[in-house]
Amino acid sequence: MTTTILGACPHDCPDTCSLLTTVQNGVAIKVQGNPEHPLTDGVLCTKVSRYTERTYHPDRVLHPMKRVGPKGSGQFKRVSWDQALSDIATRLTTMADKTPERILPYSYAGTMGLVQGESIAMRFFNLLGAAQLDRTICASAGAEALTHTLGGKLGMKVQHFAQSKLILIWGSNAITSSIHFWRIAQQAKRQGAKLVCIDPRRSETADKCDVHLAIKPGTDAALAYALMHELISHDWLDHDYIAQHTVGFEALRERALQWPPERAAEVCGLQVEDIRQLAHDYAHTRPAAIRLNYGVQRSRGGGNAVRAVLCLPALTGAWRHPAGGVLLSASSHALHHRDALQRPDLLTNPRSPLINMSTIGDALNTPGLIEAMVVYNSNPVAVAPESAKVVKGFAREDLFTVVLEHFMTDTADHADYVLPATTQLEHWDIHTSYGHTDVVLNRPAIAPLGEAKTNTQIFRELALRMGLSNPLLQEDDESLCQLALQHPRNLQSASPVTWEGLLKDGFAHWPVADAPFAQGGFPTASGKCELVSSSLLALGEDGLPDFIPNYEPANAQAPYPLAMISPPARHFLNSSFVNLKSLRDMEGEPLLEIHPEDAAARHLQDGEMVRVFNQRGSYECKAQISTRAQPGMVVGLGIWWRKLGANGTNVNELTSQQLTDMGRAPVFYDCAVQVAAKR
Ligand SMILES: Nc1nc2c(c(=O)[nH]1)N[C@H]1C(S)=C(S)[C@@H](COP(=O)(O)OP(=O)(O)OC[C@H]3O[C@@H](n4cnc5c(=O)[nH]c(N)nc54)[C@H](O)[C@@H]3O)O[C@H]1N2
Ligand SMILES: Nc1nc2c(c(=O)[nH]1)N[C@H]1C(S)=C(S)[C@@H](COP(=O)(O)OP(=O)(O)OC[C@H]3O[C@@H](n4cnc5c(=O)[nH]c(N)nc54)[C@H](O)[C@@H]3O)O[C@H]1N2
Ligand code: SF4
Ligand SMILES: [Mo]
Repeated sequence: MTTTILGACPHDCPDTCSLLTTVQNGVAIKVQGNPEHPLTDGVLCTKVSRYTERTYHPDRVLHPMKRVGPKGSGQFKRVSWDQALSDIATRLTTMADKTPERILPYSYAGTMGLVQGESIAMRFFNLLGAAQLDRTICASAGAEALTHTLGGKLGMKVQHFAQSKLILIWGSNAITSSIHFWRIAQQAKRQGAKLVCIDPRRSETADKCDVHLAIKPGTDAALAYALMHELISHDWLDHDYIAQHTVGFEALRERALQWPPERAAEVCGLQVEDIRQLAHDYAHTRPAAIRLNYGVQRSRGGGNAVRAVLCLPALTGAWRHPAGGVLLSASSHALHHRDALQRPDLLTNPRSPLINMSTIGDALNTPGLIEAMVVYNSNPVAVAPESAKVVKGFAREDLFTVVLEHFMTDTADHADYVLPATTQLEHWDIHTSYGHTDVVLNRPAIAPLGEAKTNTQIFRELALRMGLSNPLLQEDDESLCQLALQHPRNLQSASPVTWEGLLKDGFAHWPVADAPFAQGGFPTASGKCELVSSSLLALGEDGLPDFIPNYEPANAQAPYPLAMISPPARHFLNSSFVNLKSLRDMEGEPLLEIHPEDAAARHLQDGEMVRVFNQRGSYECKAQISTRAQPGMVVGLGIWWRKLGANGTNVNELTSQQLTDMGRAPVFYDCAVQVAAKR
């Protein structure tokens, strides 16, 4: 018998596709894009088209596993669920009796599902009184910048970019990281739009745009200010919009006038004429849109850079048109009931510390802070910065570690127990998106493989074994999916998203205005776009955006002279899919792109093994001599599994635990290195 089941892509990707899975006699044989969902439009990226390969992969962890060798060795033996759960329950109960705050959940967006992410898990750890995780590893600098300026993670609706006449793709390799946005941008281009890519790397996206501005890493605020300088000094302003819907223009004006294009050109490594031209185009093209993305906020001044860019559409009134404005994240448009799912009110332990996931290396090496970790939906040993410290922490003999996983990742290798988790084809979930404003339902297409259980079921069973009798820990997944829709604003809207509608169609649109800020209405304290942010002033900080130079800028005189960035590889999703041979073959092997000038200075041959190093560590891979990198900058596309690396490391061996100006986020793209041949 053949059926098709509607699902949702679980991955950390702004596109949040609606999936159609074909199931034959209980086996999923094909995963395709849902042609009825306008934004998916029947198309998936190469990675998720291979989702059955991932689900039925021979390396899937299908039984509970207990470690029998040293931590990190990957030596495990199969045990029963009964044995695993009772041992874990005993260990965690003993700790929870005295110091529950030394138990740390570590999770991120392996699945973006609201149910298999933080529903039962969050309730469980809150009731236990565990440490809280500050989930900063990806987007928090930009998120705080958005909130301080616009009042939330809000912006243009992605579909309206199709009508834009100028699109700035700023800090994003859209062909890699949001292929559906790229399709929309292509549509705009066919209708005459000009596409400008602002990226230190000549990415695949840069190749296909009309203009590429190869900015130096971490200098975006300077460019944004130079654009404002031009808008202001030529009076290319929407005075009415500024007067009615912004606060702080006079102060911003004064600072912007300190940034003539000549000054920014020097800082950003750009041509004065190119900056002038961009300012002219931005001022004279209607509608003008900015697809801002996370590449701009992974360096020291990332939050300020995002704030500076967010000022632009307020000065020109670009928000007046649905196809004008900015989109960085649309998360706050979603109306799911997060608190009902996660129940923050259940956390009553006053000693629970907030532990930043981005500095987990330091946290694990702080005596007495963390005694146990439960990791799900994340692979910190591969993805967190300064891995040497992360690995040292995970290798601690006195640390008790449980990892819920699909595969034996670098992190799972360090676990005391690995518990087999279901994949998206095997469980219920509900998804909102940070790149669009739809909600997508995921129905299970097949029964769990082997002895895999859902994350929620694992926490339900663990709770019972630990004597946590609160019925909130036993709520089932379908009920949780329905609960997610019970947000008062969803229920009160004229066309609320309903469970019945989702069951029938697989997706629904949240009620979001087409041009959300056309008449202002920003959900900030002032109700305006805060060029000078009252919330930042209240924190005692500079209320205006500023250019904050990188911690580790390229500097030919320094011992580590090259600036390294490590953006995502097209055929992986963070560290997911690296173990799928077909996709790994497309990426080849770990490479470091280096400009011909920098390669020549080091007598490097294309394809030879190099050592990339700094004060934090050393990473070995092959050099790829390429003008995708600019002089003074190298690129290591991520995020390979450490154990597949030539010397058992990946790029994060080199990245630092320094944090961004806002959001306590990592500075993955603010990292100085040296490169030498390994002969
Ligand atoms: N195929 C694939 N898709 C993904 C992911 C993946 O790993 N693989 N990851 C997903 C996740 S978790 C996220 S957060 C999103 C990220 O989505 P995006 O933020 O769109 O990420 P990228 O596409 O890598 O784009 C970042 C770009 O920023 C550039 N960049 C680096 N430093 C700077 C800088 O200082 N200034 C400017 N202007 N640009 C800079 C990089 O060269 C890179 O081309 O993508 C998601 N989609
Ligand atoms: N150098 C460098 N480092 C980076 C970045 C970079 O650009 N450069 N990007 C950063 C960013 S933006 C992010 S978001 C982080 C991402 O870091 P993570 O969120 O850790 O993402 P992944 O590496 O994809 O690991 C997710 C893991 O969750 C597992 N998983 C998936 N679904 C489920 C499930 O349903 N249940 C369970 N139990 N497990 C599941 C997958 O098998 C996978 O191993 O990495 C960051 N690290
Ligand atoms: S990873 Fe992104 S583009 Fe690929 S299927 Fe998932 S949501 Fe769609
Ligand atoms: Mo991310």
